[in-house]
Amino acid sequence: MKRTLFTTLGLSILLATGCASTQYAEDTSADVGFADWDADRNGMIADAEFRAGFTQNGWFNELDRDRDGRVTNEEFGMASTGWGLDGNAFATWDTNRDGVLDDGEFGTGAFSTWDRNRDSMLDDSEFAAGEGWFD
Ligand SMILES: [Ca+2]
Ligand SMILES: [Ca+2]
Ligand SMILES: [Ca+2]
Repeated sequence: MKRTLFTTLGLSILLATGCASTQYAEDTSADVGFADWDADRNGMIADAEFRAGFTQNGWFNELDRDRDGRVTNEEFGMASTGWGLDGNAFATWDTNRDGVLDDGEFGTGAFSTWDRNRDSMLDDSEFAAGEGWFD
């Protein structure tokens, strides 16, 4: 009886550990799927879905090298080389004009840049193009 209990416990722990490591692998995967972000599965990523995915992927933290919750012009410059942005992107995205980008400002700026056809939605090709920023 006791032995069965321990075996069951051991199996549960194994299963739990297995699940946890699978989850971990998904979270750190470089390949972010369009479908993972498209929460309502309508084939488009809306602004709110974009924000959620963006935060979940830790992309803001990737930019915010000193982890103070703000992305400075310098931090932005280091990250955004190769993104094909014009020189005014930082100033345009800094909507409250305090000289730094917070998570919300960055999300808004990135979303509007990725949304090439300006329909306030990201389709899968817009998403794929934008996602290349974080490869
Ligand atoms: Ca910072
Ligand atoms: Ca700002
Ligand atoms: Ca679009």
